[in-house]
Amino acid sequence: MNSIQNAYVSLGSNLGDRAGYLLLAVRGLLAAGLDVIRLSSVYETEPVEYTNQPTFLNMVAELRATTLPPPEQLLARMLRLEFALGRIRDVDMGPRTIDLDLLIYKDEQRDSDYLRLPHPRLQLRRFVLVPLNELVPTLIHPTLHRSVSDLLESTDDTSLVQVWKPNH
Ligand code: PH2
Ligand code: MG
Ligand code: MG
Repeated sequence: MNSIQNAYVSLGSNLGDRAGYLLLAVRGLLAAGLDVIRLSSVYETEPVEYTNQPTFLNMVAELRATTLPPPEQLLARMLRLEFALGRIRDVDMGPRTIDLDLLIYKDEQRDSDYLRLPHPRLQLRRFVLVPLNELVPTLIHPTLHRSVSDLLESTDDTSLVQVWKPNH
């Protein structure tokens, strides 16, 4: 059996106490009844797409399949958590205390305005691929049918992604 079992969530922050927001987001996912079973390292990443904003901290969390609600409900919990952590949506792609994106949910596919699965820009973003590759390099992308390590090797994105260390 080769299908993907778990779900993968990208976390990002570039406003205020960035590491503190990542920590509060992980605690918030747990408090919402989601089993976070693994976390990638925290990475300091150069902003992409909308580049005139502060440097991000990004990471990826793995959620255990057996306790997952349906994808739409999972996303609703994530959006509630963003709001609880002071996320204000003004500039599209702009600075935020916390951003939670659902990257992959088992082999599920969605294409609505509310939810697209797998995340449509995952393969274009080193700030997602590097932490995802740390957790699951051999995972096969449900629609591109290529491994995460392969997607990372062939992405056109050249932006800087480095392991973050506190007090550096
Ligand atoms: N999020 C964006 C746009 N650009 N760049 C980095 N490095 N990290 C992000 O999380 C990020 C971004 C929109 O969600
Ligand atoms: Mg995002
Ligand atoms: Mg988002």
